[in-house]
Amino acid sequence: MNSDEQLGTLKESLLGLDMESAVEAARSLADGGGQAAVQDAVSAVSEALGVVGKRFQDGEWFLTELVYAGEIAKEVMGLLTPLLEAGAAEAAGTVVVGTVAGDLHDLGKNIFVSYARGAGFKVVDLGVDVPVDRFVDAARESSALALGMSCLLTSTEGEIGKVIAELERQGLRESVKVIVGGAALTEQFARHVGADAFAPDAITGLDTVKKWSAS
Ligand code: B1M
Repeated sequence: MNSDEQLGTLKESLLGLDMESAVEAARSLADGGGQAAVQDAVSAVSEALGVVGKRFQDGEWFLTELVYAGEIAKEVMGLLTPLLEAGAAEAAGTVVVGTVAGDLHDLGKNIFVSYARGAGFKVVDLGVDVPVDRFVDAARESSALALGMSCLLTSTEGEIGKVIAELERQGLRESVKVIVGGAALTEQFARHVGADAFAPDAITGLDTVKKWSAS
């Protein structure tokens, strides 16, 4: 099977809720190619998850399917994303990252974390469901260059403004750039709450923090 066929199998397996076949396709892609193949596989999983979201939204799939598709994606991403980090030295600065309070989605955040580590950033990954104070404490304690928040639920996007307000209250806002990403957000929303940047995808996010690190 060539790599295009393997990418097709990976997507189809995820959408067919076939864990074993998805993991096998991801392993073959990871074994057979370099960074580009891994990036393609990560994009394929992201695309498939877009379809999963649509099926759930349209009532074609229920929570059980959403949860299982999420589990398959987590397993597959667990194989792929560490390969994006290979061999980097932590010299480009520190970035604190987490998913906002009330939100448990972490696949997109983890892709950004792996890309950032792969580019030489030290990443303090706070995980999911991160309260305001943990973001702010971690940014202060690590003298972070940037603080990144991921948010996929419209019900939790208000958390972002709270974190920015707390950074301001503690006199940290001037020294920490804020970047946000995730399906619930838009450029306009990011600007409205006072973030410095919106990342529609992990590569754009990485390019932004690289620019900040260089200036
Ligand atoms: Co949920 N979910 N989910 N879910 N889920 C969405 C987000 C939803 C849009 C589906 C839908 O209805 N169409 C919907 C939200 C609706 C809304 O608020 N507008 C939704 C819902 C409703 C829910 C529940 C409430 C369902 C329920 O219980 N009734 C529940 C909430 C739980 C909670 O968080 N408290 C829930 C649960 C779950 C699972 C646990 C089952 C699972 C998550 C598994 C996990 O993350 N470990 C899950 C999944 C898989 C999805 C969808 C299908 C896929 C999300 C994903 O991982 N996409 C999603 C549908 C969708 O997004 N279209 C959906 C792939 C990922 C790579 O994309 O995270 O956007 P994304 O990341 C991108 C960019 O956004 C960017 O880079 C990444 C790629 O380059 N990016 C950053 C993201 N964060 C970044 C941070 C950065 C930089 C870039 O810097 C810091």
